[in-house]
Amino acid sequence: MINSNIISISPKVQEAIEHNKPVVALESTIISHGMPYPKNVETAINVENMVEANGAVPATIAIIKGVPTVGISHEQINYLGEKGLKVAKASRRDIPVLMTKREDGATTVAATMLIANLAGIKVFATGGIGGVHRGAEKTMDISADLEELAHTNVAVICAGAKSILDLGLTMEYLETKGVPVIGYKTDTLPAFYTCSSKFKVNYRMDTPLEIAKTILAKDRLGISGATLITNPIESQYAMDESIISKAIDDACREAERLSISGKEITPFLLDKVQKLTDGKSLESNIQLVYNNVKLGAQIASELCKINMI
Ligand code: PSU
Ligand code: MN
Repeated sequence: MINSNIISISPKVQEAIEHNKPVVALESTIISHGMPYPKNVETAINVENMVEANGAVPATIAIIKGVPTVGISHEQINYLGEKGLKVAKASRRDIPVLMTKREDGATTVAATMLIANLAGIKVFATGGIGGVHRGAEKTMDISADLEELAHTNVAVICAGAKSILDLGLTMEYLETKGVPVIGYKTDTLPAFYTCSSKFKVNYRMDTPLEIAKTILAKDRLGISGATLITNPIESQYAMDESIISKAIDDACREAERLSISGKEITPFLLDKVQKLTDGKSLESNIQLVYNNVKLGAQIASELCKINMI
């Protein structure tokens, strides 16, 4: 199925996929563009260890010298983290170009889903997805992540969406595209730094098994597109609503003042929010990623168990 000259899969991940062992895909934009060095590297390695501790094989995905690589090494994680913004942020459109130019790319949710799917990985955990940006009615800034969620059959676990996005429009977009949004132990869409928002998820589920069954039902019907699982940050790590909203509002205003647009805007806003909150938002961000990969490993494990029946 996979042309090994085109994508590279580490032996450990390959072995797990072939033997129906749980695998959790992980993205690399969060490493190069989502967090500062060296916290980014430390977090990415901890994330891999947590996936393992929860019984699954981690597969961090990136483009290394033009090769889409599934299961990069710790050295490669360090390299992508240290190079930071100098590494290209790679979404769906960028993959063929980076391959041709033999360049590195830190894969977004969209690109990570696409490559995970090529490798046969069903579950992917991250922090936050891209979505419909505030003011998108003027800017048309809608993340390619949403189209990938519409088309590519990989379950994505995230902590909801942060309010640098328009949460309501993001939910509407997902509804149009037929992407089910599941709340893990919650009825409302988590807002990344905070546990809840005023928006309802489509369905609440309280166990990884129920989520795995839903993913499998979708698979069996051949329905394309993702299942989106939103997992609220643990309350002890959540941020004060008023502090984070102010930081996000200020960051959005600053981006507008500087006319930042395109793929730069999400990393710009993340960095600004981290600075405006004296690093508190970074700590929350790290903790919610840990929480998500744990759930990802549990869902992947349940999926493998049902697959054996
Ligand atoms: N949200 C975060 N952290 C991130 C991102 C989003 O809290 O690191 C990254 C993800 O890789 C996501 C990408 O896929 O930003 C979306 O970028 P854009 O809005 O340009 O599509
Ligand atoms: Mn965009």
